[in-house]
Amino acid sequence: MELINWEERLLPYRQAVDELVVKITNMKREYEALKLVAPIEEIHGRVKTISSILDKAGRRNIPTEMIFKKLEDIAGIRIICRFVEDIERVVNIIRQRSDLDLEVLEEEDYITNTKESGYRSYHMTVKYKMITIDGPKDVLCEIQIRTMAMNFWASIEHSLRYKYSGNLPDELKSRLRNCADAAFQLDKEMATIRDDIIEAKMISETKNNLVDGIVKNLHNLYYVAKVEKVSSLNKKFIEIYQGGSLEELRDFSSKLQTMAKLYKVEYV
Ligand code: 0O2
Repeated sequence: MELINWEERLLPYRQAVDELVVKITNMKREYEALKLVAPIEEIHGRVKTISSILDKAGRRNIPTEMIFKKLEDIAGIRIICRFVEDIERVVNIIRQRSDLDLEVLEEEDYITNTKESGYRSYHMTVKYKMITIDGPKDVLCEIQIRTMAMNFWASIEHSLRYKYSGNLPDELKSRLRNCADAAFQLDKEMATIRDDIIEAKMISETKNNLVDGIVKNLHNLYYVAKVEKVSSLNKKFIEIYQGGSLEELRDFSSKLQTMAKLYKVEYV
């Protein structure tokens, strides 16, 4: 049997994971820059560890020489969403990339078809097309899409599985199943207050952006305007920030912008 050069064999998977994480992160940034509600909350990527590859190959009776052909999740991407309905949006975004930089080979909906363990997630197996120094190369990758609540459950259950080497006691299994259902109930409840949650997020982002702009304009004015004037503006800003409304903060920001424009140090 030929000795596997793991470092070399796993290299394309590392490249695929890095590239996909960057691409999906940029997608999220695009939504944010356009002030649209991104269906993506977090993106994680990993290449399976050698021991996890060997464990899975053993469980599935995959001969060593077939590992890289048969195991579809050596490269794995996890996309975490806020709401269950965002999952479908993400799935459609990935489907739309078909024939561009990837091909969707298989989809498994463990949300509709919840696993016996209670596991919920949407899985897509894709063939990701990359360019390496040896030319084009296709790499299999599993994309898991799930909500924050589903992810919380899965990560706890995963570590318990590990602790019990896959043989969870029946009582624990049944409690975990109840927890999975409770987490899904939480997802459903959150969906009913989705609009409020989105509005709250928008308000907090608007506030952050206003504060960033104000601080930068104050900083720029400090070099060109009278020190006492900038100090009093800074005092006013703190007052409004701590006790005023968002409207007052917006007002203050636009007045400061006008002033910075006059001094030709406007931060946009
Ligand atoms: P890891 O360490 O996360 O990579 P199976 O034959 O049922 O074991 P299969 O056919 O490879 O699994 O595909 P499936 O069912 O789509 O599962 C692939 C991955 O989904 C798993 O990879 C887990 O990441 C996740 N997953 C599936 N079922 C469960 C579950 O019951 N609990 C948790 N926490 N995760 C699950 P690995 O290689 O098993 O694990």
